[in-house]
Amino acid sequence: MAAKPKLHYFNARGRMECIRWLLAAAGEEFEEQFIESPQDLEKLKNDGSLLFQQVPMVEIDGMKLAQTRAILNYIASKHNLYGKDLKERALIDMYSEGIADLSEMILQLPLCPPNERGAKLALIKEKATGRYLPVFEKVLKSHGQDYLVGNKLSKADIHLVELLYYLDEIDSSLLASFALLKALKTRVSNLPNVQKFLQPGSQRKPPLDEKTLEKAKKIFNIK
Ligand SMILES: N[C@@H](CCC(=O)N[C@@H](CS)C(=O)NCC(=O)O)C(=O)O
Repeated sequence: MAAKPKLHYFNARGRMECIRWLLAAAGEEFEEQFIESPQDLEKLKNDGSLLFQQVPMVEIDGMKLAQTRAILNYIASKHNLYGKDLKERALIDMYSEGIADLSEMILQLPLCPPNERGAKLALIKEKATGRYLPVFEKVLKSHGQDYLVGNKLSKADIHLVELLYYLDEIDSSLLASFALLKALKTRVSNLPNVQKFLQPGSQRKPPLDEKTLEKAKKIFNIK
């Protein structure tokens, strides 16, 4: 039996959480090797495991993959979550990049100085409801299908639903006027693999707390 993928990252969401989501939704079990200290990260860097001296790094199918999007694209291709042709793939890429742009703003929020956090949060909400969510609601409305692309689950649906959970944590009213997105969230959440991942005790990570943030800053030398 092939070894399970091994995920190398800090024990928090960060840039690895979308990879955890995608593997879980694809039904591919994985192991995690948590980086607990700056020394752990140094060791990975020194033994040549990190292409650009950065994590996420995923050991999978005999490779050591770096770069979040490359890792996601490999997993999606492997599990047939990346469209049936070039045009579907282009749509999936466009949607995934839009989702990544808003997700990046959410990811960076805890690193924001406290006096700027309110404004950053307001901007995230404004971009969510004014720019990104209307696009995806419109896509679903335009074809009336269950999933964003090709009437079939793709990585774009999984990334979007992960994002919808984060937006819900920020402000549960943000999704109020997006009926089709709420339905997509429910539909994807009810897929058996995703349902399992959403259960307590899964490898899904909670929101970042202050203590974990401080630990992450030390490991990744963030000032
Ligand atoms: N473009 C890269 C960025 C990776 C990245 O910034 N990783 C951070 C942790 S989230 C890191 O390893 N920082 C340590 C360093 O750059 O030395 C990706 O998406 O994988």
